Amino acid sequence: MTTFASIEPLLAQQAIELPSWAFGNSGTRFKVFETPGTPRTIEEKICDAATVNQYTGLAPKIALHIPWDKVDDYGALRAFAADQGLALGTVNSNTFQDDAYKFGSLTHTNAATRQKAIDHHFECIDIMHQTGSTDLKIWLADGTNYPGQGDIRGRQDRLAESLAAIYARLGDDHRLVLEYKFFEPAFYHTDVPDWGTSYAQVVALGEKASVCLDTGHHAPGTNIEFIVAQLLRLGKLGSFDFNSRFYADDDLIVGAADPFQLFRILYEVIRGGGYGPESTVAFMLDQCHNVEDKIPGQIRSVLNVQEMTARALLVDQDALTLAQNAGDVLGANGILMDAFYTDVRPSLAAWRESRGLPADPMTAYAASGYQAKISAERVGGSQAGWGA
Ligand code: AOS
Ligand code: ZN
Ligand code: ZN
Repeated sequence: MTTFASIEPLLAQQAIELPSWAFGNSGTRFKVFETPGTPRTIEEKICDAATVNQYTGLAPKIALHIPWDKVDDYGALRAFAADQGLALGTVNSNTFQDDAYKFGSLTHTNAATRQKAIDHHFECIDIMHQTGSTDLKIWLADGTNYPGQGDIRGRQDRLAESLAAIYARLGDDHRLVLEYKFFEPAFYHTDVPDWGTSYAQVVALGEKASVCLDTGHHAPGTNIEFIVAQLLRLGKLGSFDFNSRFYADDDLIVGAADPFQLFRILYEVIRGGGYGPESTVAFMLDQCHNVEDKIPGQIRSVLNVQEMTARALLVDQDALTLAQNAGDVLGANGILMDAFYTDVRPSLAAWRESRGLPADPMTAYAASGYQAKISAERVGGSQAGWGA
């Protein structure tokens, strides 16, 4: 029997990195809606992320996106974030907005275009030295729309070469995480479509490279927790981009579409040693809040991750192993489901209060007046960067 009291020390170690772009306006190809109070600068995004952390105690880092969060002085930005109680986290590169990359970036047939994309990653690494960030996250829009349009094999070889050049530039304490996505914006083939391709590429690079798993980047029906288990087993699960999806890469609030899937993923994370002081797996959100307010959207997200983490920690592992080894199919399934169906919300509320946090962060934030204050103060907030 695993009790809530027994999992409290582990819960205290939870840290979820917030994406700077979650605080900017975003939308679909049809419309970007303006949200009052949207940050105009990266400093304002940091203040909003710090607010999420203040109400939840769960979000001590903010991930940056280059060039969307470009500034002149990253040392000053780091100090500014520290003053707000935050560290600067993962640096996300961007090779999907320039005309030069219409037919690819790190995979492009033209050496000069590939070098332009490699140089952008060198710039990101320089920034990491100044921000104190350890992770460089690469997601590529590279791919083709029509069979025959590109040489799939040649693109894979060029990708390997480009990644090797970037990898060689990493600092001693830096890591490279390579994200996969099965489609979009390319619709026929994508150059890093699945965990196997990402794995093959990062294994060739070396120890400092691993896979980033974005939960929204799989075909419907994919058993994501199996991928989690396998990557942890292989020592190559570097980070998560958490979000949820109903159809494609929806970037909705994590745990909103399928809380049971989130529970199953987190169970395998814990089972595989991906959670806790010894783990190097980074928990990040990759979300956009198109129609809801962004700060409560992020508060709800980190609370969802915390809630499912608590439930996954509550799985009675010893009893489960016994049932599995005894071939007790329904008994084993019942043990897992017991933990999933445990309502941890009252325990988490009490636990929060005992740590000086609001029992209900959503209500506390709504009552704080922060949203009205930023709506009045900030005029002309910016788009997250998509389509900008
Ligand atoms: C794109 O679909 C990916 O999920 C990226 O991780 C991310 O949303 C983008 O690179 C913003 O940094
Ligand atoms: Zn992502
Ligand atoms: Zn995505």
